[in-house]
Amino acid sequence: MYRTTPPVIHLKDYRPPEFLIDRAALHFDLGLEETAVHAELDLRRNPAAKRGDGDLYLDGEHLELLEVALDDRTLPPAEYEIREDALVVHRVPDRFRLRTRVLIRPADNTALEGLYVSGDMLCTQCEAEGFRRITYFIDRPDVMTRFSVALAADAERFPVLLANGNPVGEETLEDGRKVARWDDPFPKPSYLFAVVAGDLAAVSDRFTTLSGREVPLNIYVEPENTDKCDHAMRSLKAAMRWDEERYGREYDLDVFNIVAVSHFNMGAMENKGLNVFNAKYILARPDTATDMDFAGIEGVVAHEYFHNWTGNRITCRDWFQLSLKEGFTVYRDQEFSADQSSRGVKRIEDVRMLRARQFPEDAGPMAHPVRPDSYIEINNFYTATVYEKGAEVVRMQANLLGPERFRKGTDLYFERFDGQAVTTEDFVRCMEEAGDIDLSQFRRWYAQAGTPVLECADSFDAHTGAYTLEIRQHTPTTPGQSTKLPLQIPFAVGLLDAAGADLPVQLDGETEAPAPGTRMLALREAVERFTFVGLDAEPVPSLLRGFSAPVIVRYPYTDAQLTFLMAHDSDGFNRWDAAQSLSVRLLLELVAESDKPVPEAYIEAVGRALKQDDADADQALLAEVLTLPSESYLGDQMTVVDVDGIHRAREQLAAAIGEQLRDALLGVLERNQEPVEYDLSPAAMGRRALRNAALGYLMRAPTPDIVERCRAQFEAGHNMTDVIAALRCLVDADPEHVGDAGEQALTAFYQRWAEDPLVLDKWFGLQAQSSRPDTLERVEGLLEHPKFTLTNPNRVRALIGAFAVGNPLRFHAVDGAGYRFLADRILELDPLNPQIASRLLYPMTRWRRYDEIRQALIRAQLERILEVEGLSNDVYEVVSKSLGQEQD
Ligand code: B3K
Ligand code: ZN
Repeated sequence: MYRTTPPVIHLKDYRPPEFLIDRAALHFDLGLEETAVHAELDLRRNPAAKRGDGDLYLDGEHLELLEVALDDRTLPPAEYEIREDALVVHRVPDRFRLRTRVLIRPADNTALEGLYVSGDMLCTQCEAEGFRRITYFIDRPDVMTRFSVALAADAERFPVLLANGNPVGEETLEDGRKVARWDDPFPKPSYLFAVVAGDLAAVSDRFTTLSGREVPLNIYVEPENTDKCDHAMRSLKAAMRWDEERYGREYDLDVFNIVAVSHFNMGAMENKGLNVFNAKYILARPDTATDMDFAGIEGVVAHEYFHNWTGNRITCRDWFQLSLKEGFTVYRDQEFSADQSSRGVKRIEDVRMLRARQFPEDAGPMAHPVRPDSYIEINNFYTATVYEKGAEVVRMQANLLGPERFRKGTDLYFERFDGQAVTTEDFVRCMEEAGDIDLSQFRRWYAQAGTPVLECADSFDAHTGAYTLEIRQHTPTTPGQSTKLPLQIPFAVGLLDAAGADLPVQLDGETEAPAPGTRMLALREAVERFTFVGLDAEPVPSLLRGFSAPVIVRYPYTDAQLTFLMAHDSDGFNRWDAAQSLSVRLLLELVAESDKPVPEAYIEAVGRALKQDDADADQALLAEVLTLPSESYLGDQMTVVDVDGIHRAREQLAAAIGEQLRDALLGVLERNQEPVEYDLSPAAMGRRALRNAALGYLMRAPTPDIVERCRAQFEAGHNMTDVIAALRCLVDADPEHVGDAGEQALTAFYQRWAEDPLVLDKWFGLQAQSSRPDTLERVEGLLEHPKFTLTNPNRVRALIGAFAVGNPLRFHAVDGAGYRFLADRILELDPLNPQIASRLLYPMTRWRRYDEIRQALIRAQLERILEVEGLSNDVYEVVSKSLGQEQD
């Protein structure tokens, strides 16, 4: 089929904007069906830009233009041109005021970009390019404007009217409508613009800043949710304090507002002074939210707040620089969360997520550098690479500089670039200057895609006591990048003696031995050799401690060495990683050899880990150690993913643990009982995680007493963490063991929570993730459920996303039904909400990883999608790249 392919935007084509907008005064006449937007823009030619054709180009989509006036003269149609995506005003002066009046239709806006309706309220989402759906503007981040806003609306339907900045007045008009005025003193790019209107209730508090300013804090929610905001508010205040203490960053407006909305494409949005959140990242009560939900809220509330400096005060010059704000802000929220609970566990969770999401992305058809070179649709680049790998790249710089110099570097960055739109290069230069180090090679981390692999080999000379470690780095090629250069890699190494203690890591040539412990090596060349001296016997190396760089390490450990590291490594991360490697290795063997029994040594190692559960133990860490690698992660480790084999092996291993360590696991349940008083401390969360991990194993080989325990935990309904853990076990268990307990529990859960959308999402999700053979049928049935809708992204993710991403076994069924199902849903969703449709494609982008039959089936669905006329740029880009088609 002939199609005109959408244009590709390239970083190398960046040019400064021809015009700047110093000031924008916007007036909204708000209505659900129809909203009128009146904009008054003060424009001037950008002295730093080349003169173009003399015309002014303003971005605008889905706008109905009513009037355009230049310096108070209404323009006749001959003086401007309306295009599908722009308003072109011909031959404008160097400095002028432009007034436009447009109509927009929020209720028809299912893409949830620009101004849209969620429930009974109106809200906006402008990043990346949604502002152009609100009014004609130069909608790019390097145009920073001082905005003032007047919102007029029916006072009864929309008693709360919010915008960015400070409130500067409210009045009631003669016709009964209300007008609220807001003024944002900080120039900002249009993507940070926001308005909200609705019948909302506020949960309020105050925060006194470092310099003694008292700032009112409000979380606006639908009135029935005011009892679910405590945790978000606590997290916000902790984040505000932390940013003052750790980065010297103080809040800058007279008020800080948060709004929780139920229809939202992603997690939340850092609009200046008016953060808009997916309700999932605000609302929580112990009976409605799991410990993971609570942690998610803490992290996202902090993340959006931190953007006030890393994103808003200093923003991105263009969207290729997205990681400038996202990578740095993720690093900041990770560190904040680490400080709030257990640093070690947080690091494990972050790395688990990086390996699960970013490594596969880096190895697939959508691979791109932290600073991409090109895109078709920028919304496709809010990725694990830009966010999580971007955070690792900042983390490496922080580690290279050390805490003091890193702080000097960030101080310099804030001081030098406050109020500007800048690049990742500007950030690195500050680190270089303040740290007095050369980061020229390090910069490649921003430009080069793909996960570096470090092949490690060693030798020991018993005569000289010298131990040599050889490290070869290579980065696999990625689409559009066939040459890869060696990177500067901070590589943290420890050496363990036979008793498991750290040895001094002394380099050949050094006269004095350092204290025993970790040594940071700097890798720069494709092959590096390090010789360590002063050793009496061959040490066991502990490599990439603390996951000091986002790389894959290969070293031929024996099982015994991994078991040894798992027990003794002083580095908590590597203790966990050794346990993971051991499990991965065993599971892959079980996949290859279906009648292989689970080795006793493995069970013993798990048993030893369980014995560490005592009063002093870090139960959360123990729970991480006990968590088997996921089916998809195991698939990532295979040349060709064996979907069924992986599921079978993982179940076999879990059942073996459940059966053979039954007493030890029961002991865990006993020791970690839930106290009557619910507690959200890290220790209490750790106990719940460990207990529920144990329950999960026991329920793999369930005896009636275990089933009873599980059912009792579900019924007690003490807190959502325990309820969901028990429900998951019951739903996944073989009915032969549990009868209809799973069905009954699902029904009870539905009856209890049918009216709470966030909890109900869990109900949809659990069913979609079930390994039962009839899951797809069930999911198809749930599409017809009265509570299912394609117009709510959370619900779509809960059912369709959970099936496609969270249920590899059933999604990849060899009859291709899962693939057909997903492609059908994507095609239904694309005209409604391209961003969500495009996100759902992810599991299909990985088609090359499967056997030939599945490859052909997935490819056929991708090709079928590509045939469809009128596809969004979002879906087109991901599908065409997945099929390996070149764009230029
Ligand atoms: N900056 C927003 C993400 C916007 C996504 C637009 N498709 C949330 C965040 O990273 O904080
Ligand atoms: Zn962010």
